[in-house]
Parts: sequence; structure tokens; C-alpha cells
Amino acid sequence: MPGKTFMKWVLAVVSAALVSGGALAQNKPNVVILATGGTIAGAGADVANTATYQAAKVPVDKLVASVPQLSNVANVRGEQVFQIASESFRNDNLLTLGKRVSALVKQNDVDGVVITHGTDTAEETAYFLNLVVKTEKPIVVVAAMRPGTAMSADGVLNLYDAVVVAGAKDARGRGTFIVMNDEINSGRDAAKMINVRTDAFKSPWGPLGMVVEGRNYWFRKLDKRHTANSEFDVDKIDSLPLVEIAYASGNVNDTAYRAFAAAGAKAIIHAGTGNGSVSGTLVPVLQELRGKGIQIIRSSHVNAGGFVLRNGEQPDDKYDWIVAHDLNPQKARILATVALTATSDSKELQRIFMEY
Ligand code: DAS
Repeated sequence: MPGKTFMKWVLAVVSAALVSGGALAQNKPNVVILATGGTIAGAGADVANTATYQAAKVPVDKLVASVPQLSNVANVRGEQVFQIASESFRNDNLLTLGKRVSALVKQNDVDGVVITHGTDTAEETAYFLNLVVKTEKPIVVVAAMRPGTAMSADGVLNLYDAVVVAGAKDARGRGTFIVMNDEINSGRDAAKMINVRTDAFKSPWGPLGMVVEGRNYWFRKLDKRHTANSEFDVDKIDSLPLVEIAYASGNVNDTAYRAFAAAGAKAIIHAGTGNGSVSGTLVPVLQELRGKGIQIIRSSHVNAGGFVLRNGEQPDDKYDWIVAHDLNPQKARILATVALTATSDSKELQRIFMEY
């Protein structure tokens, strides 16, 4: 091979090696992983410990290092935002996380964001981000049902899949996601339906798509307003109001509702039986609390997801109550919390519940 041609070949090989193995491969998306804790960062004493372990132990750099294949699909860097079990999330954690995600998606060198998270409130965080981060870029909440130390740990593939989705152009503009168990679920719809299986997260309306061997396969889009099309912006929210959930059953009493009102709740989510039903003994109490300016929001705690409509079980127009439609109580709490930063008008709140 003559001298000049050989040098051109050497340069081509060296630059290809630098680009592909180098700090920033131009042909790969840039994905930031924000770590918050949870089982995906959990550790057990033995490989047989799939249910008894400590959550929120493994730091983000070790999480990223545990899946070397991430570098095949994206340029990845990690940040440790929190290191907590997600049942311990507070509204302030949501705001801190939301503001960090918002700042990152504004950067031209960030194509998508993954949030590693506990499973207990992943559905709340994913919905919160769906409501308040104004971007088209993919935001993916990922969790695991087994710690990384366990046999058949699910977090490794879940994290790989989450990075694939977060870096994918075809995932843009579809709202936030919960990616687990090969499924791409809407951050709005998906909820944790059981606490021991790797297919724990389900949406009443089915997944948006699947991610298999590094590729996304889409089946539907979220029709509700979200992200770039949302009227809410986390950068303009400094605090979140108190909204509480009261769980109803047979023999329900007014104790919790009155205690929440006394504690300053701006809205009470009635986690009702069936159709968001309200016990006859409770109706006058909720009317009294509404009269004191507290919003009453009827949702349903049925497992596969409620479908509460106005003036079905109760004369909502007459009582000036709100219905949560298909949102479960914990999702209804998130939406009410965000909506109350913008309005306290019950008709506006009901519009928001039907649009988001
Ligand atoms: N305690 C659970 C949490 O942090 C652990 C998990 O399932 O991720 O949400």
C-alpha cells in the first residue's frame, strides 16, 4: 500500500476508533441518568434475596458500570439526585427532580433523560414530570422489582431499555414513560399493580409500545395533554400545596377527612369504592368541608383502574365536587397538587382532570 494511501487508512481507522470508543461518539444520542434510589439501586445479602434487601444502596456510577452495554446505544453520564426509597419521596423531592430534568432537557447536548427510581411511587413521579416538564425529549422513569444482587435481576435490562427509549428520536413528543419488563408504558397511565412480580406495572389502556433488543415498537400515543403541550411548567412552580388521600371502605368514618382538613389540605382525594362511591354518612361531611373551601375529588381505588364520571354516584354539580375520571387516587393527588398551583376554581379543576 503506497505511503499516502496507507496514512489515509491509518487516520481513518484511528478516528473511527476515537469516535466509537471515545468520550463522545457523535453518532450516538446523549442520555443523562438521574439516580434517586429504589430497588434498582438495592442490594440483598444473597442472590436468592429477591424480596428481602435494602433499597437505595448502589450509587449511580456503579449502576451505570453494571450495564456496560449502555455505551453501545448512547453516550451516558449519571447524576445522583437522591438516594432514597421512593415511598419516602416528598413534594420537595418532586420539585427538585422536576427542575433538574427541566434544566437538562433545555441543553442542546442532552437528547433524553432516564430517572432510576423506586417502584412504590414511580407512577407518581412519572405523571408529575408528564405534567410539568415542557419538552419533546423523552423522559423515562425506570425501576426494578428485584435488586441487582438477586438471580434474574430485572434492573439491568430495564435500565438498558430505558436508555434506548430515552435516546430514541421516535420516542419524542409522546410524554413521559415508565419502561420495565420490555414494555413502554405511559407515565400518565401506568401504575404498580402488584409488589412481587417483574411485570408489576400495567396501564388500564395497555402499553404505548415495546422495546426489544434495542428497538422501539409503537402501538399507540397518549391522547391526554402532556409535557410540551402542558399549561404547567415546573420552572414556574416554587411549592406544591397539600393534597391528601382518604381511603374509603365499608364502615368508613369522617375522622381522616376532618383531620386532613384541619391539617390544611387544599383538596381531599376520596379514594372511593367502586364508582368513586361515597357512604351516606360521609356525604354531609364532604359537603361541609367543601363549604369550607376544600376541593373534594372523587376517585376509585378499584385495582384495575377506576372510571369515575360526574353525577354518576353523586350529584357532583349540586355539591360542587370534582371527579378524577380514570386516574387512581395517587395519580389524582399528583394532578390536584399541580393544578392547584394554577387555580382554585372547581370548574377549571374539572377541566384539567378531563384534559390531563
Ligand atoms: N421501597 C421501594 C421503593 O423504593 C423499593 C422498590 O421497589 O423500588 O419504591
